[in-house]
Amino acid sequence: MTEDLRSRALDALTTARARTAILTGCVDDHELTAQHSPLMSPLVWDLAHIGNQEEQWLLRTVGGRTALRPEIDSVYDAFAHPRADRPSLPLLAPAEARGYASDVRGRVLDILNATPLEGGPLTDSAFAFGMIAQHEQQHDETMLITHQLRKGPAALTAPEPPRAGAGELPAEVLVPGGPFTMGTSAEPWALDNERPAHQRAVPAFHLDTVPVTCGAYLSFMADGGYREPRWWAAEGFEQVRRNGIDAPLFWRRESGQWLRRRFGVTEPVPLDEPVLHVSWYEADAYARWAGRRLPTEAEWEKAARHDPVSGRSRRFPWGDEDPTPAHANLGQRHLRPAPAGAYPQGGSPLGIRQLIGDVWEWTSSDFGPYPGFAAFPYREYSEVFFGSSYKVLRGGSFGVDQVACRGTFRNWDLPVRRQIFSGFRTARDAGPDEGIG
Ligand code: AVJ
Ligand code: FE
Repeated sequence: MTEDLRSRALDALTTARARTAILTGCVDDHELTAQHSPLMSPLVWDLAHIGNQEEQWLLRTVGGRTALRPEIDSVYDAFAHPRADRPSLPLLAPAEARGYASDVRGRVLDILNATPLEGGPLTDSAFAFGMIAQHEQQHDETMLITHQLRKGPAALTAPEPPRAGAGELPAEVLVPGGPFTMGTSAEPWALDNERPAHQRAVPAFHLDTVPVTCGAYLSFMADGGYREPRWWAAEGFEQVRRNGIDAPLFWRRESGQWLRRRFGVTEPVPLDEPVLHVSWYEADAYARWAGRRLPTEAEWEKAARHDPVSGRSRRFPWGDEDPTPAHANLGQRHLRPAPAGAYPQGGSPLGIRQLIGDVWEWTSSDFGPYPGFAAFPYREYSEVFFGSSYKVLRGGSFGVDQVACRGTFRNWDLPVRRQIFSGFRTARDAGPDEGIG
């Protein structure tokens, strides 16, 4: 088991670095150091930050080695500098940043081979190595967002996602009521906020079988949804009004047709694809317009993990096996969500599809600790974000690798954010005589 985790760690680190190389290798040095949006860091900041986190956790803390470049720690401390200010920092130049990250990696691979994988929470099950692979992949998704915000011709290309399975499905299914196990104490690389496993009561509810599509969202727009305050949380309506928002980010209307810009290409909005680049406020307003609501985080996780036959919570909607390309649209293999209903093999026992991959799904829940939460290994990963400011997103997008995506994985962001790969599905309460479990 531990040797298997050692090779999984090597694999995960190598996969992440290959992705980082693509995202930072397909544009020139000028574009690597440019600020493509005040919402994002220059790509070269992410690159050296990835190396610096790896140096701090794997080289210094796990490996006990002396610091390689302690003088740059503060430049790459995400809490010390807001993203908008990062272009004016004394950043490593692209070649230097690449050299630094690969120098750290070379030393880390020696440490991985020499570290016993038991003896402390950081090294048990190669946790710190898995954490750093997830960290790099999370920044790879962040860099993909920067690519999406970047103006100019396409720098990235990818094949189209599969369409098989897309089409007619029941609109919603009933998820029976009853307790289920939320979170995990068993998943070796689960992050602190996913722990520990605990029982959660979830009354019966109905959940959409697929994420809300662009076509459905267009009906909300055509019905004047953006102009009707009664569908909106007050701060959401204010954001829309102040910024003149009348469609998802990256959409524009031209001679009566809705177009969107996607990684440097402008194309008609695809009606059968899950809607992308909507804020929590937009998702919440759509749901209210539709006579529905966003699912809670617990409802989402129960739908994704609860096996009605065994009563057990599983790692993924389809079971405990790791995702394959037949299960879910993950890992930047495709640069868009698959049409609604795709990935039939990735469906849940109740027939709910695309819970994993495609689009991050907004939930109605604030980001908070589970009962028994303990910050690990640093408060700044999760704990400092707990409270009522951040909303939870679940399920992962086409932009995130499977190492950072599972049935228990929790993402969070501010409810105004829409540059992320965010979509949603809707829910409604079950009637008093439905789905007593
Ligand atoms: C979990 C995606 C919200 O990107 O801010 C990266 C992940 N934490 N570096 C983020 C993270 C530290 C985090 N999210
Ligand atoms: Fe980071």
